[in-house]
Amino acid sequence: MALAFQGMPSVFKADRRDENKKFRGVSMEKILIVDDSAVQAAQLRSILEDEYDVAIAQTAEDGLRRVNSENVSLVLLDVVMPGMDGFTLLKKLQEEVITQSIPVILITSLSDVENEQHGLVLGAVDYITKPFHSLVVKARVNTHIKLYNYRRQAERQSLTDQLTGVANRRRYEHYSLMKWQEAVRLQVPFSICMFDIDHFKTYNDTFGHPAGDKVIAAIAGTAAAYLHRGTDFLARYGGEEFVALALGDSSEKIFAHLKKIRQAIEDLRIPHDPSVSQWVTVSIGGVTVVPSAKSAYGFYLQIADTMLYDAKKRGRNQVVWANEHLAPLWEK
Ligand code: GH3
Ligand code: MG
Ligand code: MG
Repeated sequence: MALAFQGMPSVFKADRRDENKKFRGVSMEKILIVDDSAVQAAQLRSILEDEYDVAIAQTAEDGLRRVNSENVSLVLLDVVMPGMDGFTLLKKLQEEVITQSIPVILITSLSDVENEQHGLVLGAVDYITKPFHSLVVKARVNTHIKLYNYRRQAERQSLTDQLTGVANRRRYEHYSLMKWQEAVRLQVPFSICMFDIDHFKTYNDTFGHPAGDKVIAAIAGTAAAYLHRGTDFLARYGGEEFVALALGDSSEKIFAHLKKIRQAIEDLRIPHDPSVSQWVTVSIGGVTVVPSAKSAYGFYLQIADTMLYDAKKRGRNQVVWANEHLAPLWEK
């Protein structure tokens, strides 16, 4: 097999390599080489292209643009370049939340200690001086990609609720304020929605806590399937309560959508203790507002909670909503 491959004309070899890449492309991490020397960039590419999707930027300006717009897992950065130099680009990457966690390895002929120290202080994870050995470059790149992935995974886990896989309270606290500010800036409707499972204490008492956990996960899954747009957000608020946020929809539209979600949860037909209800259901309360700079998020969260309380008082398994004028919309 290897012999046959070696005997192929080189044009086929290249095709074969591309095919391999396409095949593995889904899981290949992207490395961006930022280097004004085409020769050195090509040399680095040849060291790494078997294992990584390698892209090249010939200026720091282009590198900055690409790091911001492409899904880059590591940057190999030349220090001395005309125009913006590597140190300046590194500083810019470190200043932005989106790019500051991407590992940057400096590659340079500036081998004196001051430069190395300067690069590391600026936030580079490693420093490779020329002339470099290909195996060393590969080993260091592999290590930093591995560390980056561990860190990303840990970050993701710290923001996810383990039982349901949706965002946790911590993620919600950060996300809600960020999106609220966005709605203030763009002057678009912002909806806050609270879900609470009905008579869940009885469910646990009847079927046991592990069965209750499964119900919480099933309800989260159903709600998440309906809240899938980029402008939707769902988090476990705590216990058997969830909070959802949606940006851009009018109160009528989001109210109609939540009625569908409430129905879909009822349609799961999870048997409940018949003394309280046939199936497991949820009550939903919420509010839609176009927030001004003076509006406080906490005030509207409190209104959503009051609407949820109303839904419970009115008999549960229903949606109660406050529209843009704080007038209530009732289900049923
Ligand atoms: P209501 O219709 O008024 O909401 O009644 P409820 O029984 O659901 O309300 P209550 O707040 O009294 O009870 C909530 C229950 O949710 C009590 C608690 O045991 C259960 N619960 C909270 N977190 C979890 C969890 O993680 N797993 C399980 N299985 N149960 C939970
Ligand atoms: Mg509750
Ligand atoms: Mg409840």
